[in-house]
Amino acid sequence: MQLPLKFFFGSIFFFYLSSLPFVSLADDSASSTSFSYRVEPTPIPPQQGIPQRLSVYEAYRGGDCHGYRAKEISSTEQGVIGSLELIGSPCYAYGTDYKKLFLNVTYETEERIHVSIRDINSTQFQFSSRHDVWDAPLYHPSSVNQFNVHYNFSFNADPFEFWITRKSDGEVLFDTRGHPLIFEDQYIELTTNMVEDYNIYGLAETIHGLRLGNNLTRTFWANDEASPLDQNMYGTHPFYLEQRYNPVNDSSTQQQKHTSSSHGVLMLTANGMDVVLRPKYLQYRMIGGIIDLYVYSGSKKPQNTITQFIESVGFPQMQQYWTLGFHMCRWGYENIDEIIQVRENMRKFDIPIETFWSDIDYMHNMRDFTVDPISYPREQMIDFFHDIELAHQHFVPIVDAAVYAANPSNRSDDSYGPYYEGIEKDVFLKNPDGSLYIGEVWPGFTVFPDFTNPSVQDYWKHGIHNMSYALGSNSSDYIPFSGLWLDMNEPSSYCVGSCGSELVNMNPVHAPFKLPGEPNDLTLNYPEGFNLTNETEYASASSASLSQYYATATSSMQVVYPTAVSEGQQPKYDINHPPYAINTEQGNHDLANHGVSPNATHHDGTLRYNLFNVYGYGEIKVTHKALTDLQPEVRPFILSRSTFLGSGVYSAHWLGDNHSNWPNMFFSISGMMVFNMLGVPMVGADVCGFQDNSDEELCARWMAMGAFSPFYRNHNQQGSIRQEPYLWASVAESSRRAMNIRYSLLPYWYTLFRQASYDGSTLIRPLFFEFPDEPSLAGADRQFMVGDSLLITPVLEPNTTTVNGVFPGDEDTVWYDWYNHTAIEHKPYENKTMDAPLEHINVAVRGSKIIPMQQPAYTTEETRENPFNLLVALDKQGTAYGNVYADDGVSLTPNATLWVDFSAESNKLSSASFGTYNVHVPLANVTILGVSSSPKQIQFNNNSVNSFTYSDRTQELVVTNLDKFTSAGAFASNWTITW
Ligand code: MIG
Repeated sequence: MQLPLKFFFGSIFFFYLSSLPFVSLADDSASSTSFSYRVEPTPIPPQQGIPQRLSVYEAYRGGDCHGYRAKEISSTEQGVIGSLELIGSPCYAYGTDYKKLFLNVTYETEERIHVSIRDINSTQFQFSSRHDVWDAPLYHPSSVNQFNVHYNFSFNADPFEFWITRKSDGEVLFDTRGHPLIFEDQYIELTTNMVEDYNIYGLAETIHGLRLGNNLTRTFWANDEASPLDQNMYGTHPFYLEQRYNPVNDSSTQQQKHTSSSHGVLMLTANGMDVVLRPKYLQYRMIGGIIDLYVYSGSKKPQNTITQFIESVGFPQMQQYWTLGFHMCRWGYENIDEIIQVRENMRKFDIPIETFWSDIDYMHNMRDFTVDPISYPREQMIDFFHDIELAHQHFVPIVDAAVYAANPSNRSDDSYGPYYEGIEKDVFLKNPDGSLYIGEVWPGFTVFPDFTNPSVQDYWKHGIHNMSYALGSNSSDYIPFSGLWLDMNEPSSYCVGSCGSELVNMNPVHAPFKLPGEPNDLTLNYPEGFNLTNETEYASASSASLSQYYATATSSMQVVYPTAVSEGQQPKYDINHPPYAINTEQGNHDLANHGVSPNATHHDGTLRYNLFNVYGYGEIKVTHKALTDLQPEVRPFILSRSTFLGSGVYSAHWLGDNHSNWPNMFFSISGMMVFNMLGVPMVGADVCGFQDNSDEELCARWMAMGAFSPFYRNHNQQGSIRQEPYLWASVAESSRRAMNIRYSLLPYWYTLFRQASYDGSTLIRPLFFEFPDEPSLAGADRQFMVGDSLLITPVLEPNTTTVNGVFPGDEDTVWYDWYNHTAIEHKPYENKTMDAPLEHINVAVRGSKIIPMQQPAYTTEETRENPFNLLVALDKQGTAYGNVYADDGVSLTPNATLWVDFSAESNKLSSASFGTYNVHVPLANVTILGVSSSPKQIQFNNNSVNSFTYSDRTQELVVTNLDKFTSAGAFASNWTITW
């Protein structure tokens, strides 16, 4: 069962007397400097920042604002331009009002309108002009005109107010009437009226149920924090989808029916912002920039609105096939032996594992682009890579955004190339006075690459390239890792503002708080219900109390406040403490707290204030290019914690530091749904939970649900008990069962990814996407769909063996149980109770769908070598449709692809192949659900087939041994099967 607990605080506190050669390997010139193997960091005290009074709860600082009046407006077929003039005297709500604004409304596509409002002299920062930082498709509109667009732009001139309607049904999509526009240097306010009880989704990243409700303040400020409910987190995506329902009178039935429509709204900015959701309105409160508002007129189907949005920020990249396998990670694998052991145990317990991840444990003193020579020794790593390559398994290491700032007074730091090369190329963020911006992260005081600096590309690529050397190959064109994990890229930093350049002489220093697993650090909680189910385990876990170490930091060091901006350079506004204090989550709401502060300066003088939320995105893009430079043929795999609009073009995302508890498992469903709506479909939570201790029941349930996430990774925190799936019998069993389903569905998953990459289709889909006319589904987030065919009803609470769920659709909709293949008895929208033993997850297949499958094996590669199967789930009319996409699973631009359409009707299933990629494995079995009577005979093309079984009870027909007809490849030619 549970392995012995070890509260080990890794590496950096162990002071080895032996001197070892420095193995940064981060520079081609090997250094002969020797120094103590692991260094003991100096503790420094924590900082809190200057307390800010949250503006969202207080009255405006100035007088009444009356908005603007429109002047010299002219309309063309492509849009509206004009100027706006401040009414009355400045109101100084939270800054200084601009007297004159420029309005530019552009009809960009049939469904997308762009409303831009800026100050007339363009003194405000314009994110939308920084194509060097963010160059999304929406900057390259097609040509449309007022007659063929699907929306109308209307306005009143005095005061200036505008509203946007959908032409087809007159729905008002955005409407500023009654709310004065405020446009100041450090405060911009734009408000839209909302319908009663509105349904909106998005405004990520935050932890909330799927539907946001109408009493919430969403703050946009990239932030490193573990699962803060309703507060700002790692990524910012200021987009929302709105779904509306209108009753229709249907005299034929007693039931109240509805029609629905959806649209979307994007406020494009990288500045800090509160979005205030209230019962009658939604209000943007931005602390800089200009207004770049995009309204997507949407359609009846929410998915179509999402497609319009994702098309404008960029369709997500196609993933490599192997990324769909199971990933195992832990912060706290002390050495490579532990990972090797995990590998052996997974095999022993017959639980698939595709990818081994290394957290900062593998690094030498937690410094980027180095490998610890003792715990992760080169020779052993080379063997490990060799073994996993032969077994078709993979390895992904972490890279942190912050780079260790070498201590100039310590000669052994001289060879830390990633720092000195960056200094030489001058690629790090600065203070406003031109000195280096110093932060503090794991390795000690650090610097931060400026990912907008043109020189950073070579620098970063060099680091990645040298790491690939370090990890075991001498060949420059071989990268032995299969992807990169980008962490701490909000970026996180533990000083308030720059720590101060002179302090690097103290390096390395310890983070100003106890790390997980350090004695007396945390009370490691167990999930709710733990006492009831795991008493013995609990007893042993709590007695293995935290040992040794950690003298509380008692340094006399001064707390360092943000670097002052020197005279002359000082912008006219207050950068780190703007007059409008957004509701950022970190202590005291100081914008410089726990991150790289707003006054940090990019290479061209742009303040981080204006590019704040796009740092992680910049790192993603630069990493993506580095990887494609190093391996031009291969789709890069990047997993990033911080994301911005359009990140899915380059990267996957995990939902960050959740806790091992049931609410966090539940919230991961809406997290995945929302990131799918944002064009980041490769997403998943840390399965079994990251912080605190997991337990058998939670982990068994989560391993099962995780098998239905696009990105499926178990990960936990150093100091917490281990949670590899073989550690508890029930977790092992639930994992095996769920992974068996996942791997058999790999062709389905891969097809969904292909669809996502060309039209933004969601993989993890809210029920209302498929059943948009049913208002009761507007907030449904305890169940989810995978694509349009599978409905998952996970257990989300402890101590139960049943689960409730609905089966959406009308009286004609059939749902089949995945396991027993029978039609599930249900009434539409009845809350049905189902059995859910610990190792079981409820999965239903939607009648009318055909699902491509393969016989599952231990790895995705081995699964690709197994025969195909089809699951045909007929609807009440006896019809079903589906498709499958295939290619080599790796190439950025595959030289051959294959699409196969399947359709079943009138007792006949046919395939139609398009494309030249050859799936060389045969089709073995076809299972048809909902066949009402025993077939007299079965034919494959013109051959009669004798190998089949039919069950009256389940109405299931299973046709086997088809491989003899399809030995040239399952879809090498079109075929028909009749029954
Ligand atoms: O704040 O690298 O979200 O997945 O294990 C801790 C250690 C830094 C945060 C990541 C987490 C990772 C951890 N990192």
